[in-house]
Formats: sequence, structure tokens, C-alpha cells
Amino acid sequence: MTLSDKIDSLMMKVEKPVRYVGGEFGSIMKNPEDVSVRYAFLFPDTYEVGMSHLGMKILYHTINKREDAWCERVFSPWVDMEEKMRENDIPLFSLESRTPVREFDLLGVTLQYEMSYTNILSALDLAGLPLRAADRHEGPFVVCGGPCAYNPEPLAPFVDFFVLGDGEVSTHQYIDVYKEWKASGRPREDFLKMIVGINITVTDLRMSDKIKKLKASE
Ligand code: B12
Repeated sequence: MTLSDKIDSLMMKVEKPVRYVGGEFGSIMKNPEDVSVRYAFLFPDTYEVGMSHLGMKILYHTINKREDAWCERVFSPWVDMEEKMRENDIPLFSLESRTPVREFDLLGVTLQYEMSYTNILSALDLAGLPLRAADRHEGPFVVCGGPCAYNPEPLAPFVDFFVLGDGEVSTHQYIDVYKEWKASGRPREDFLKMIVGINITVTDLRMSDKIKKLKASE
């Protein structure tokens, strides 16, 4: 049974299955073979809360305009679906291609309100990713942006890096750096060093869980 079959088998058993089916007008499908960067954008709340968020639409469009990248959407499942996913060993997946989140290159998370922070931890756990950035030695880099990124301290141990301000330009910048890093074969921590210079706050993984602000000049 494929992951997609397993997901389909739950659709009649959960409330509002339309939250998990995708395929809406405007959603973008690409061939994974044709792109070098796969980006999962998580709105850490249910589909109906997240789908009306303008920032996600802007960044989805911005990333998908690139021929070398594919951005897919991810939402938090409602409690009934989460319970069934855990029972049936179904990891958190993207809406477009139903790919497990842990197989993406980058996991972008929007921080719209602090009350969503516990959903972010649930999402990481459901994706099968270690919660703490320092414990993640493979899988997607977790990047957070949005209004609450201005106070990164509470989520710092769980996030690889934060982006402050509007994402339209910086998203391209760190995707470009990601491609360069991937092609170079350098160690995972080096990616975080390479993004210094973009308007970004990086979690210092090796020294401590403290936030270390790296300016372009450092
Ligand atoms: C519109 C809005 C709403 C709408 C949301 C409609 C919707 N579904 O989108 C409504 C009225 C529903 C709402 C509700 C709430 N809101 Co509100 N909301 C806003 C508001 C005014 C604008 C958000 C917005 O759409 N901006 C426009 C888009 C285009 O910009 P953006 O989201 O910031 O995204 C850009 C960048 O931030 C960045 N970015 C965003 N995400 C990411 C992710 C990555 C990875 C990267 C790289 C970049 C990036 O790139 C985007 C494009 O440039 C903000 C205040 C503000 N000025 O930001 C408050 C704000 C986000 N809301 C807030 C709060 C508290 C709430 C509520 C919890 C209120 C309540 N008690 O019920 C609820 C929670 C929602 C829920 N769970 O249902 C607070 C959060 C503060 C906090 N510390 O938690 C804010 C900051 C207002 C404030 N100053 O108090 N809200």
C-alpha cells in the first residue's frame, strides 16, 4: 500500500476530509525530477485557518515561479486525523504530492501567532523529525518567518534559522545558497554559515541553544 493509498483509506473516517485532499484550482504540480529544491511550506494550523493566509500565497507563488524549485503546502491535521495518522504510521505529508515532509530540502514555517507554537512541535514530531535543531543531522532545514519571528527566542532550539521581514526577496536568497551548499557537499552546519549576510537570524547549533545574531560583516 502506498502512502497515498493509506491516506485515502482514512478519508471516510475523519471529519472534513477535504482538508487533506488538495488538487484545488491554483495549486501547483511539478515533476520532482525537474527541480533541485523541494520546499514544504507549513502553516501550523488546520487547512481552513491557513488557506486564507496571504503570506503563504505570496511565498508559494514566489517560489513556484522558479523552474528549479517546487513549493508545496502543509497544514496541521485536526486531532482526529493526527490520531489516525499516528495509528497507521502515516507521517506528516504535503498536500500537492503527498510526499513526507522529512523528504523535503527546506521546511518553511510561518509564525503568525504564538498560540501556534505547540502545533509546530507536533508537526515536527509527526513528520518524524527530531524536535531540536541540534539533533537533526539530516532532513529539511527548518526556517521560520512571519510577524512572530521578531521574537525568535522561544522557538530557537527547534528552528535552524529565522528570516525577519518580508519573504519575497530573502526566500530566493536562501534557496540559492541552499543549492550552492547542496552542490558543494559541505557539512550541514556550513549551510547556516553560508546564509550569513541575508537579513537573517541564525540559531547557533554547536555552541548552545542561544540565538546568535550574525551580521553581514561577521
Ligand atoms: C490579517 C491578520 C489576521 C487575520 C488572519 C486571516 C488569515 N487567515 O490570514 C485574522 C483576523 C483571522 C487574525 C486572527 C488572529 N490573529 Co492576526 N493578524 C493579522 C495581521 C493584521 C496581518 C497578517 C497578514 O496577513 N499580513 C500580510 C501578509 C502578506 O504578510 P505576512 O503574513 O507577515 O507574511 C509576509 C512576511 O511576514 C514573511 N513571512 C511570513 N511567513 C513566513 C515564513 C517564512 C518561512 C519566511 C521566510 C517568511 C515569511 O513573508 C510574507 C510575505 O512578505 C497581523 C499583524 C501584521 N501586521 O502582521 C496580525 C497578527 C499576526 N495576529 C495576531 C494574533 C494574536 C491573532 C489571533 C491569535 C487573535 C486572537 N486572539 O484570536 C488570531 C489567530 C488566528 C487563528 N488561529 O484563527 C498577532 C500575533 C502576535 C503574537 N505574538 O502571537 C499579530 C502579529 C497582530 C499583533 N500585533 O498582535 N489575524
